[in-house]
Amino acid sequence: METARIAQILDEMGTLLEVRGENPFRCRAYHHAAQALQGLPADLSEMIADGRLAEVPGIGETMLAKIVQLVTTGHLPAFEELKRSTPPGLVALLRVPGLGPKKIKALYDALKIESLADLRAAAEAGKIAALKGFGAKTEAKIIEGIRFVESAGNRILQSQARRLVAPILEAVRSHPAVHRVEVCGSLRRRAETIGDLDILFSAEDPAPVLDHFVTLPEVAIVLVHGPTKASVRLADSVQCDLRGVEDAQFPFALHYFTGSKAHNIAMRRRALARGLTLNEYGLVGPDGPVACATEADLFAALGLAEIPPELREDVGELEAAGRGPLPRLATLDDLTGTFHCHTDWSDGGATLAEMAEAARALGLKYLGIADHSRSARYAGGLSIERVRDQWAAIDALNQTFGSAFRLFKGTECDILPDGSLDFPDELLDGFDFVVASVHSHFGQPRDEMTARIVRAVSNPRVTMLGHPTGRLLLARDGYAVDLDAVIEAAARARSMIEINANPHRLDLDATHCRRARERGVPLVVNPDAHATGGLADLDYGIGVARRAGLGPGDLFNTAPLGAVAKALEARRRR
Ligand code: DGT
Ligand code: CA
Ligand code: CA
Ligand code: ZN
Repeated sequence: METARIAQILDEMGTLLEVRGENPFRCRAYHHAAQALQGLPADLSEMIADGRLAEVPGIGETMLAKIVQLVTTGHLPAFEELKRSTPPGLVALLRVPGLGPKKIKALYDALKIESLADLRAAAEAGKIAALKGFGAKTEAKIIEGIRFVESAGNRILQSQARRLVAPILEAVRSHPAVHRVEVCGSLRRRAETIGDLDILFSAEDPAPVLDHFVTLPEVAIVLVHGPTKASVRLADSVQCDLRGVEDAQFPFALHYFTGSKAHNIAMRRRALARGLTLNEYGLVGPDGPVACATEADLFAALGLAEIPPELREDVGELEAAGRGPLPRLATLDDLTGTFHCHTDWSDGGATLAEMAEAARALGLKYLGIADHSRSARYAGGLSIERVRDQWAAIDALNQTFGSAFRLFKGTECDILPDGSLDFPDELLDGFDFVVASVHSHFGQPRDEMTARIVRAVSNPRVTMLGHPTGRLLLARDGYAVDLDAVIEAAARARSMIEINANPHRLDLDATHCRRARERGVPLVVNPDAHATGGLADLDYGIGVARRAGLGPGDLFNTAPLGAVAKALEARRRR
């Protein structure tokens, strides 16, 4: 069993225990273990064999036994039993903003609420307001929350989509009849959220592959099962479409099923204007079918440079590709380092040394540490003394790295309600960089929030703005803020804006990244990592950058270490 799948099971186990009202420490132990597994320095089975897993922080004796059981048998009876005996709708309630496990347990105990439908009925009947510990305000919030969940529909985060698609892709790829396989749809375009999974393969006879697909253990319900196409629902109700075509059709089908729909329509229109017809099976001209071996050939046949999937949203990409090759988009390999990482000094799970080691293992040349500032008490914000202690610890570590790698001293400093910062200027002057973020008073009116953030990004001590809207995808809208005014202020003050790469956030979004670039504001891809495994989220941030059409030159953290250090130093001297 794959490590990622084991981590997912432990995480789910923690969540199930939570909604069942189990001891919070026990629940958290599962979440922590799941997090620890995602950042392992070596292969899981190897680490079990040589006893190193037992030494990983967050993995105690009982947890170790459970992981070993999963690795050796592929099963965890306690998990299966818990899953069987918990109403499936109960976990879905966690998606309602403001409804935590405690409240869900209370609603279940008092009113037998075990699904969104139950919740809506109870809220609309005023039964929740009457409940001890809830009240009319909470009830109104819950009704609003249900509306939010419903408008988000059954969409999922890219991170979940990737987890779900991986084993299926592997199963299709390893089928002996299969030639080519590719993920299509919104996941290939790296959209913010994913409606369903689309996979395309080529084979001389697709039917046996589809027969195999519908029997995979991940499949819960078969919706459609034909000779060239099947649609199924996976265990957590996410839909997955699989299509098979002949080799010669593959590039056309790949392009069509990658979408977006709007891009496809624009492409078909362009083909028609040139006397060609384009569909998912081919391109046909006056002299018959036009053969294409790759998507690049297909674009070329329409007089276009190749358009990367991330740009296929009909937002001017055809016009641009008609003028000549598109500028190269940024890739993960372009990143030389990153900022905004948390450690166990505040609410992170790894030490400074572990985070540095993980960054080096990824080939990064520097890492910016940004633990929370003093007002963020819920997140273990650092006092002024603790900040100074951390600086000493970072200095000591940097001594050991020599010139090959560097930790930068930073802070994720709260922007207070009036736009001032959470640390005094003398202390701020001692950091290499300052990420300024809003973590409180989300409900301020739009003009107040805008003035607050504009004041912060205009502060010469602020290096970059953290998660500019505070949104949590599929869970919480961002606060009301005029981002254009914020971008304008950042341009004037020459401060930067982060692309928070956490898949729950993706904040700044691609649309506003384009505006920031137009205004000359440098963007910084930051993982907001709370454990070593969180550094892998950088790739989601690169997805945002690519969707915005950004090249390496538009991102601050693609410069070499020396240039980055110099630029930070120059900002501090202003
Ligand atoms: P999603 O699943 O909502 O996140 O978004 P997509 O883009 O993955 O959409 P999906 O799964 O419905 O369809 C996959 C692709 O197939 C879509 O991006 C473009 C293509 N497609 C689907 N329906 C149509 C259609 O009616 N017309 C055209 N031109 N293309 C379509
Ligand atoms: Ca899709
Ligand atoms: Ca689909
Ligand atoms: Zn934050």
